[in-house]
Amino acid sequence: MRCAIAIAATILFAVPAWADSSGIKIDQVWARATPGTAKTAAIYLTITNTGDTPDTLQGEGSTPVAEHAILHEDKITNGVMQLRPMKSLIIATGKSVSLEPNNGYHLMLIGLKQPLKEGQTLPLTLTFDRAGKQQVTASVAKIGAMHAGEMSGGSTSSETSPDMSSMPGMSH
Ligand SMILES: [Cu+2]
Repeated sequence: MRCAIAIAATILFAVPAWADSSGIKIDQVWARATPGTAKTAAIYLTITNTGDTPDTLQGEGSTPVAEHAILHEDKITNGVMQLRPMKSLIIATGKSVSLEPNNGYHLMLIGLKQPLKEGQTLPLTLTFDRAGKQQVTASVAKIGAMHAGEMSGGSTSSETSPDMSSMPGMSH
């Protein structure tokens, strides 16, 4: 009689999404403050892959402050700004990829539920093919800021600027 039930072969293991062995590191996570009626915002960040396998960031993230958080590349072509959603972004082994104002990459928040206020923080979840879900915290810089931690009032004191690279999972 055949007894061909291959139960053992079908067992799936749940891997903790936050497993540190992924080699994926996300820092410099920040957003720009938005004027009162804006329904969109941008989040910038840097992703580093210190592991020995390439990983892929999926094009759709999530945050409680907006309906959607979508990977975008904004490009000026012949003087016209084109907003291009990206399905995914490959992070090669040993490489850093920065989503920052001067290269057009960002996570676009669409359907913003409330204005982003300078100084506040907000959670963001990104999904990688290998590293799974990664939760990070974005700090909100001033309206129109070009760098993390840029605040209005022109303060140049380094003593009061938050060290954002060393505060994983900060909550309030
Ligand atoms: Cu965009």
